[in-house]
Amino acid sequence: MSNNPTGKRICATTGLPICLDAQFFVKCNAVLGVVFLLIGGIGALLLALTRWQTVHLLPVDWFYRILTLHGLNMLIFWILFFEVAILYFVSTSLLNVKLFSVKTAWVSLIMMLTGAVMVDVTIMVGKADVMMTSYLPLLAHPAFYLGIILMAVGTLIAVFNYFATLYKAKKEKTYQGSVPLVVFGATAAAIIAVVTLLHGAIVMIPTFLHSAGWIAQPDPIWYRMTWWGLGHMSQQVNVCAMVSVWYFLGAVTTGAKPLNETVCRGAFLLYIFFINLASAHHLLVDPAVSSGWKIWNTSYAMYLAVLASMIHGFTVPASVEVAMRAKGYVKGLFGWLTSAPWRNPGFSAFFLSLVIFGFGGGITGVTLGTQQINIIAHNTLRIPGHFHVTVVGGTTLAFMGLCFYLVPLLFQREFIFKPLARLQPYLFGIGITIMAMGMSFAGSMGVSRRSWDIEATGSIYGSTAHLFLAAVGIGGVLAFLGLLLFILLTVGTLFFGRRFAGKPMESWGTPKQLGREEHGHAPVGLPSGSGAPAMALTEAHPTQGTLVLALIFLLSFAVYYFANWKALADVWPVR
Ligand code: HEM
Ligand SMILES: [Cu+2]
Repeated sequence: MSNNPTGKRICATTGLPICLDAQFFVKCNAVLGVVFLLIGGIGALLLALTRWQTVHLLPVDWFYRILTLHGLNMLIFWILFFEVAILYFVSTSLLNVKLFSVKTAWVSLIMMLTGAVMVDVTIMVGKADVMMTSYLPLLAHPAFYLGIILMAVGTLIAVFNYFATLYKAKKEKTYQGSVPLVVFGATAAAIIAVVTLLHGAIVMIPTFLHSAGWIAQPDPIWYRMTWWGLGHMSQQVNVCAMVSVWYFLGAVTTGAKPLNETVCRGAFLLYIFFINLASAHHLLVDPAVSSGWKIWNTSYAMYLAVLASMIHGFTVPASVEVAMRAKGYVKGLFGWLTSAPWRNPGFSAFFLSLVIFGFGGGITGVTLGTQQINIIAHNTLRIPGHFHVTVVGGTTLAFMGLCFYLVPLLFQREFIFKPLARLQPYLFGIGITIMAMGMSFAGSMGVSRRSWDIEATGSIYGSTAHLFLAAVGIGGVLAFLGLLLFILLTVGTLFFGRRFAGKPMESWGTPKQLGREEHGHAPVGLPSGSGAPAMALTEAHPTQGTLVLALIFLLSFAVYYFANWKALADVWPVR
């Protein structure tokens, strides 16, 4: 089949055209991503069992070594490899075009892999105990920086291949009108990725030259500021990619369609324009930066990027609600939600990701990024408490959800142990939420992040803080088990899944159309315009359930925000 003269095959399940060259690289990049996820995951378990103060597993040098390993393998290697897979997949399949260049894809893959291996080896031999941020004057072996540069440039080359593929599709007129929303979101991610990776190169090249002894030390303040151009903006790449995956999974699991394409596209544009400003929230207590700079960069325009997330946070569940109501699930405010396909891991991973990211990540993020409040949260465990609900409960979980479709469809094998697969998103999502809450509450009591032993000089945190640190340990173990289950299931599927080439894959389960007997003409998954009289009432307010969820969200935000100002006033009495 692979010597098909057109170089494409038609997916028997989705009807999408699959470019065989692209399919090969999607598989390679996704599998490598999962390998690095496993390395990062083993590190995660060791870290969680060390921060659980009663267990306190690792010795001091290994704690910082594994912390460095974990941060880079998770946030950089797993995420970037997987994002490249997504870019190759959406550009070729959704636009029905062949990958622009196989050679370029090889160059990118080899550079990224070499870079990642160099970094991991350098860390494991103890030559790069500098943590993920590698702030100067901390210094690692040159191979560490060179590895990161290779990774960044390799990814840039893949992004170039993506843009060239888009251009090819446009030139060959393989699609009509504007690109689909998922491609639009992926393109927003790719544009931000270019700016992000350039920051990475700008900061890492002089640091590499310095570590090799060829130039003087670059200014540490310059380093911190430029590094966060990489560190923060890459999070926006993740958010764009995650939101695109939400739209994709919403469509395949419930038939959801974007409510208003223009608004959704506008929200992606807001990310592109305003996200760089938010890098400033990492330097809010940095004495080297002026107050004016901090105030300007963490106010006004920064919230336009937050607005973008709020728009997606509303339109994504609302589109599911509209689709479910159109299928006849109209009972009460939340009938559409309770009847959603919760046993379909593509849906549960997507919806849990949405809720964990929105409620957990969004609320804590805006609060921690407030200049005044940051002073009581900076460098405490509240910070990893925040980003484990964004990049782990949000992005990573959404990517896992995508794999429940991507892996069977590309490898043409049925998933193994389906009942376990249905459980996986819950195990991972609940585990990470428990861990992040443990981190946040321990952090609120003053427990610092990146701290091997918080009580080296004797007991200073009461038993409550220890309870929260136990939640970090227990939640961490649960999340690790969820992660391990994900890897065993996907890798097991590659080897042992039942082949179904040429036939459609077995459905994970999608909601059926109700009331077909009464009005059999209602289109499946489409928000019907005229259609059934029984639906007339709800069609006037097809998203009232989501509206209530949004109000609960805003209320939770207000309570959390107020509690934080109160906490600030307590340590810093107002006279
Ligand atoms: C099983 C899942 C995971 C567990 C149990 C876990 C646990 C932890 C723990 C305990 C820490 C140390 C916190 C500290 O002492 O300051 C940490 C740090 C970190 N984690 Fe995770 N994590 C998991 C998954 C992830 C994923 C998927 C990502 C990224 C996509 C990630 C990104 C990070 C980063 C960036 C750091 C900070 C590294 C540094 O301070 O240099 N984690 N994690
Ligand atoms: Cu940030």
